[in-house]
Amino acid sequence: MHDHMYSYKKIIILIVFFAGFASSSDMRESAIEERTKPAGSICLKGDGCGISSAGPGYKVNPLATMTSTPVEVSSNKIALSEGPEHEVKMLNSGADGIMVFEPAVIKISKGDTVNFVATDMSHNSASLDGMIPAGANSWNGALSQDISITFTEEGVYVYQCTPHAMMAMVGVIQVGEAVNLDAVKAEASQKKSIFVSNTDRLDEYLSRL
Ligand SMILES: [Cu+2]
Repeated sequence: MHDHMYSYKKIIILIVFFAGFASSSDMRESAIEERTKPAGSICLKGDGCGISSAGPGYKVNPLATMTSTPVEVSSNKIALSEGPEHEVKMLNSGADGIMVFEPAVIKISKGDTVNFVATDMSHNSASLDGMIPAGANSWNGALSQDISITFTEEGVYVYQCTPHAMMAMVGVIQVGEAVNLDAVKAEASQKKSIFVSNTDRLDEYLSRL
């Protein structure tokens, strides 16, 4: 009877001990995780990446899958957008994937204006050197700010969002005839080397012209 009581108490003590040990070790692990986690992260091609639309910056979500946007084999060329004013949204997520301009490819007439709208924060619109027609003015919008550009020179213009250039957050505007398309395509093959995700996006955009 005495031995029985003793074992019973011993088991209770052991249970209490291990329960305490387990919870303190969990707490220790989460404290270490908190201290050692990086302040930000870069999502590389092939990693599972997800974007939080809740606010600025982005988070890696291992459950989300992100691969390069598939190249659409389509003969559908972009149609002329009617009217003198056009809107391009700067988005964390859109029909073409994450970190996108929408519409990313637009065809307008000489003298038209494009209003870049900061729908989501932490994006900008900046023209790319060597990827606009000769004699055209470059532009460089501020982060999270709307910017309006009037296009007075014919040709193809490629622009980017500076903080998301590596994620191929780029857009294409054709004004009138695509007089410099070959030069832009040649530059695009160089520009691609900086993309770590959505590596075929720019080629796909240019194929719509
Ligand atoms: Cu951006």
